[in-house]
Amino acid sequence: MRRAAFSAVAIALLAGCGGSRSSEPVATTEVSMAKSYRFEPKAIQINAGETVTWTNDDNFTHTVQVDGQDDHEVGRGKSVSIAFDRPGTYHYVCTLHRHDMDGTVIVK
Ligand SMILES: [Cu+2]
Repeated sequence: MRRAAFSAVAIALLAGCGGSRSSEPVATTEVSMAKSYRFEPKAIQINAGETVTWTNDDNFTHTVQVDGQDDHEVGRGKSVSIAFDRPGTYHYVCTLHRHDMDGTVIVK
């Protein structure tokens, strides 16, 4: 019985690792500040000239600050939209929780 239980745990860990796609960019212009303290999806891909909207679905105030740009505070239930005109890879953080909350916008 002990051996069987151990095997089940090992398989669950392997499945969790292989199934993780969180680093793959998702083609969308909508990012949720999901419960709790994360951007979902963490990495997105858009076309130059499109606008990304972040919506705060969490119970806490967050911010969106693209590297080198202004910080935008986003309260519960609020949203902020930022246009990306030039191709590139843009990293951003929530300046209130920068160790937990960051993401990437890839502009093609
Ligand atoms: Cu935050």
